[in-house]
Amino acid sequence: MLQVIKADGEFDPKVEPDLSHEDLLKMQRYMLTVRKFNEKGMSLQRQGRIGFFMESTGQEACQIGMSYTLTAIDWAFPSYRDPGTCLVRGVPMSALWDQIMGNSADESKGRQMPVHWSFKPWKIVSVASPISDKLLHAVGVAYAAKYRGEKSVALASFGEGATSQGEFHSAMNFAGVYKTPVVFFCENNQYAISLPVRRQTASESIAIKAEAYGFEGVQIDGNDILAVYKATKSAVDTARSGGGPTLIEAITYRIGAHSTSDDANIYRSAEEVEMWKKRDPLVRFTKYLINKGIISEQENEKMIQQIDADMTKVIKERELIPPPAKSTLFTDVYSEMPWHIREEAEEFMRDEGDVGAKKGEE
Ligand SMILES: Cc1ncc(C[n+]2csc(CCOP(=O)(O)OP(=O)(O)O)c2C)c(N)n1
Repeated sequence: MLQVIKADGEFDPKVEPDLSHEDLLKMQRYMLTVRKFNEKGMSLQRQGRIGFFMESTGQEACQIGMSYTLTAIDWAFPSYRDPGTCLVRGVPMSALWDQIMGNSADESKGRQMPVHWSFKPWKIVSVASPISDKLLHAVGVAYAAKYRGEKSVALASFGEGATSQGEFHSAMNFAGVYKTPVVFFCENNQYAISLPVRRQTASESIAIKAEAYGFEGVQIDGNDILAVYKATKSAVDTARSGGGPTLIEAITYRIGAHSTSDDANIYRSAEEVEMWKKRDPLVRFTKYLINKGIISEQENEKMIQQIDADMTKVIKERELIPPPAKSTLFTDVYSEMPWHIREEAEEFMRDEGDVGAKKGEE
């Protein structure tokens, strides 16, 4: 298993990737931002200010490390647990909250489930709710890039639960046969809702599954951002240069529950969670940066406070944005609205208006 930074922040200079101090600090800022984003998301949902949330605490190194390897021409197919991928691609923080709130500023006009990212300007293809469907979409986009002679790469991230779906196998097979420029990044966070990985597969690892499809599979420490970056960079370079796909299995842990509708205490022990908290990717990377003299504890603390203040301000601003107009329910499907939809829309708007008026009268 590839590892660059050990749990205590010590590292092996022989395997360190070539990243400037500026890049390392940026990565840290992204990691801290995602941690804060998760704290706020959970808190807002519990206060009833958003309807639903899925946190990705503990998986920050995966999100940031893998996306940091992409360029503007590449395509990202993130999981709902990858808000960090959106940020690294350049999506503003305000757009993430617009998506979660489903307000009228949201790119998807509130039509997607919260945390199901879809940001066309940043080449982030919509999260498909049926897990693993997007692996086929990623392979298709990668195939198209190859067919057109473009140099772009598609990076798809997913949980280990997705590897039990037929789509995973179809995608891997097609990618292997046609050597499509795609990177499959599996965030093995040990659980698919309540199902532990030992009941997900009888294979000795997820990575080994690549062998059957004729390409390389690598296992890495998913709580070590530099290992994630290094392995993904190598896979992206291979894909871009015509070498075909790679499957990366990043070993990590979902510190929180599956979603705000789940209680993880029912199916896993507090001891297990505590053990994984000791392997916190953020603590590890912070120790590394301090060991290298790139940041001090005080500077790190200041960065956290700044991120917190900025995010609080953004959330308050975005909460003032109204929901999309009801009439938008009928738009963006047909270029010319058929008569029966127009009739339905008119009737709906008339009834909605009546409901509003009755409510007002009461
Ligand atoms: C095809 C399909 N089956 C079931 C579900 C319900 N479901 C949503 S998330 C999830 C677990 C996914 O686990 P994993 O792929 O390991 O990702 P993780 O949530 O751990 O990041 C399930 C079963 C779904 N969305 N799609």
